[in-house]
Order: sequence, then structure tokens, then C-alpha cells
Amino acid sequence: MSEPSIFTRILNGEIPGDILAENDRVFAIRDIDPQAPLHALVIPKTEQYRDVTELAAGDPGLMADMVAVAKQIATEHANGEYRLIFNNGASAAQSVFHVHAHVLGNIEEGKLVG
Ligand code: DGP
Repeated sequence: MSEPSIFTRILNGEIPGDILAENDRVFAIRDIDPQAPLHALVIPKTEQYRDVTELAAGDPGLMADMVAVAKQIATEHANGEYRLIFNNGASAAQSVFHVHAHVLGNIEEGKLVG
């Protein structure tokens, strides 16, 4: 069996992390290197899916659960609006191959692209 991902280790309390939300299928943490005033990662508890392509094909309901948690965090920690980013593949800046969505909120005007 492969090693648990860094996100699973945070969920299990093996590594410190700021958990912002959790339900039976999904959890969210603050990103260690924030790119916006609110920068969270929404993550399924299962490590079954490497990226959003696999997730959307395998369990679209779980993807919907992730979006609901993104909205919850954006409401609790920003003004309810948010940017949702999935990096897919190493050349697209994905570094952790346990699917996760970046949730950015309170983004400064003029910094929406890039
Ligand atoms: P990606 O590049 O899309 O695979 O995003 C991985 C993100 O995970 C990256 O923005 C930094 C974040 N990250 C990596 N290690 C840790 C950690 O130990 N704690 C937290 N909170 N975030 C981490």
C-alpha cells in the first residue's frame, strides 16, 4: 500500500493543519502558502482519485460535495464569492496527487487572472 498523502496525514492529526470544515466525505484546510487572503484546499477524504478528471468520471456527487464545502468556506471566511481551481498534472502545477480544489476568496480587484 502506498503512503498516505500529506492531506490525509493532516486529517489524521499526524501533521499540523488548520482544518476549516469537515463532513463525512470532505474536509478543508488552509493552504500553507496562501495566494489570496482566503486560500483553502477542499479535499475528499478518500484518496481514490488523483485529479478532478478521475473524480468527475468516478463520483460526480463527491465533486458536488466539494463545491458545497467551497461555498461554505467562502461564506464563513470571505464574502461568499470564490475562485475554484483544480491543477491537473505536474506540468499544470499539481504537486499533491490526492485530488483537491483550491478555494480563493477576498481576491483583490484586478488580480483575477493568472
Ligand atoms: P497543487 O499544487 O494544486 O497540488 O496544490 C498543493 C497545495 O498543497 C499547495 O498549494 C501547497 C499545499 N500544501 C502542501 N503541503 C502542505 C502542508 O503540509 N500543509 C498545508 N496546509 N498545505 C500544504
